[in-house]
Amino acid sequence: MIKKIITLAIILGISVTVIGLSFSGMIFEESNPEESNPEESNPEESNPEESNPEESNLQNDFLITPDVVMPTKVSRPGCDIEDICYIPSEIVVEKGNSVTWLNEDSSFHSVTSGVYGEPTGLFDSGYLDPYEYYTLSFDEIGTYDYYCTLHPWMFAQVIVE
Ligand SMILES: [Cu+2]
Repeated sequence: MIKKIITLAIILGISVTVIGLSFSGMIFEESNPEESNPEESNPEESNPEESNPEESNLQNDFLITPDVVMPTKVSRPGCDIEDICYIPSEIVVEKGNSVTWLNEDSSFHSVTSGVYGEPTGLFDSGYLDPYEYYTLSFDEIGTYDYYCTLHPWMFAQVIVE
């Protein structure tokens, strides 16, 4: 009888360990940064004109390497002198690829197509909170000027080849 109980306990122990291992495996896979690769194009945001900024932000809850950052203190003029309001201020991507911005500043900023006072209406992130991401896919070759609606000195370019 005792032997049976011990055998049962061992079997139970093994099953718990196996379940535990597969569970931790699942967690590891979920937090794998490769899975949330911004390079992977999402059909929902294939067109900059149609993409919804709210939706693209929701997809970026996990670790993502941004392509462009808005560094700290760009809410004051001066970053334009060294061209570091958006870093890099000029990014070249292949047609069909996406660009992910990250606001690393403590102020709101935006990624808005066009130049200050003359938005082109192609895309607009709206106000990005500190540490908020914004991702866009570019399907048309061209040079896309963009700027921050809050800070006229903040402007940069996406070049799609
Ligand atoms: Cu700004």
